[in-house]
Amino acid sequence: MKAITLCFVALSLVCTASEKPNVLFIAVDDLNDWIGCLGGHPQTKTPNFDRLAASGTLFKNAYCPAASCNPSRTAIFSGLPPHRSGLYHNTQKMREVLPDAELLPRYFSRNGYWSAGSGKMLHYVIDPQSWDDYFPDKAKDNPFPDTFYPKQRPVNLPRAGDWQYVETDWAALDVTDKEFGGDWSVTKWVGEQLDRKHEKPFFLACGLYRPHEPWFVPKKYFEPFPLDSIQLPPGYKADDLDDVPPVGQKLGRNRYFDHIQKHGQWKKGIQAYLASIHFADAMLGRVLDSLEKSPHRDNTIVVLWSDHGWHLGEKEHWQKFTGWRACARVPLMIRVPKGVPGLAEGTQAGSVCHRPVSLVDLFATLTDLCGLPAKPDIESRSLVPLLRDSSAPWPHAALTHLDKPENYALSTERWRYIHYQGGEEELYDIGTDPHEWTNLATQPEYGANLAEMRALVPQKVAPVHRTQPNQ
Ligand SMILES: [Ca+2]
Ligand SMILES: [Ca+2]
Repeated sequence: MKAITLCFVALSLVCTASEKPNVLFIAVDDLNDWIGCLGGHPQTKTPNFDRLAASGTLFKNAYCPAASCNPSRTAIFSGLPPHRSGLYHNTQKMREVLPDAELLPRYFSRNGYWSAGSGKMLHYVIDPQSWDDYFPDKAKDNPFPDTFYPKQRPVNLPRAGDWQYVETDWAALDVTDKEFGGDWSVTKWVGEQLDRKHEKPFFLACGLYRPHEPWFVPKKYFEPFPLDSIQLPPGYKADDLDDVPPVGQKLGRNRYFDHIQKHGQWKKGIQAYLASIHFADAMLGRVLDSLEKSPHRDNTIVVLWSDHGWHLGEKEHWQKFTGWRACARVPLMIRVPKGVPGLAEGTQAGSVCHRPVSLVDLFATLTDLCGLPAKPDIESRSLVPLLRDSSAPWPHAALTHLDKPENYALSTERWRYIHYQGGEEELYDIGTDPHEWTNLATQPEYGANLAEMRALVPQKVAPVHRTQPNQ
């Protein structure tokens, strides 16, 4: 009897090892470090981000490949960072720059998976050829379900001119989550996919659009943040730009922050961003609850990332597009169940990793975890050694590109280096200065640190890809 039992156990183990794990791939748009587990703002309320982080590995020095949506997401999905693809801008069309690239979901499909998604994963397109299914409508190439918007707009922040993005506005809406739609509908559909049986392993993507602007969410998400209680961003320092070189000052001092202050909207903006994060957190909770109840609970890898961060006044900046940590640093958390091909022991709950990693590494990490062949023509490094041991040696730096090949930020565990066209530089010691208040690049005693950072910059950097001459 004992021999039979042992044989049965051995067979089960073989079965488990040969099964491919599922992947739940969650993207959050424009979320900086204002989640409880990253400590970016003392008032934020994110129990669901925090419970996911606590159940696997939280990366505390994860950086985006680029400081805006399109180049960041293109890099994540293609495994090609901007300095390889030539895609640096939101205005460049991914398929004009990379007509033949096989993106992450299609790569999984070709290797035996069912790939499907909902909400914003790529930059306002689905790219139907990359997915087996998409909600709401793959054929229309529109990743967004119906979402409630106020009839009269703007609600709070007046328009100042054509330079102002039309969605920069905020308000508490008198609607339920269901009436709001948007991310509620996305998470409903994703939950339904988690709830049912599948013939193949799945790569399932959930794209949460909040806290991307406009910061309109149901009013209950504003309630924990009364306006008279709102605290300014901990990273804000009034004279912070004084030691930043001229190109950096120009990049920092954009018109939004000045406009918002003039109209007395700074604290209202902070309140609305906190409310939008709180809403995104609740939507994430719906997906995590669905997975908990799902037959796939114990065989699904969960990855959560945001495409870049966001300034709310730090360095006199509002928005993204900068190399500072407020924008370049992002949430990244990965939970791996036991028994997957690339990490049999799974991740350990409560792991925290301080190594500098880039989101462009997700492609290689996922193929490695799932036992798929490594894609050869990409520039993506598997994070599995860090998922196995969060303090494993990691001699790499993370590169974040801005709008031009010559403008970038480079992050190691302790140092951050920013380079602008024309040769201007910044250097920060985030071990002692996490908000990057003191630029050390001009202080001679840091010359050796500067030289070390310069030596880590890639030798070959692609120019901006142009689809037509002189465009
Ligand atoms: Ca974004
Ligand atoms: Ca400063």
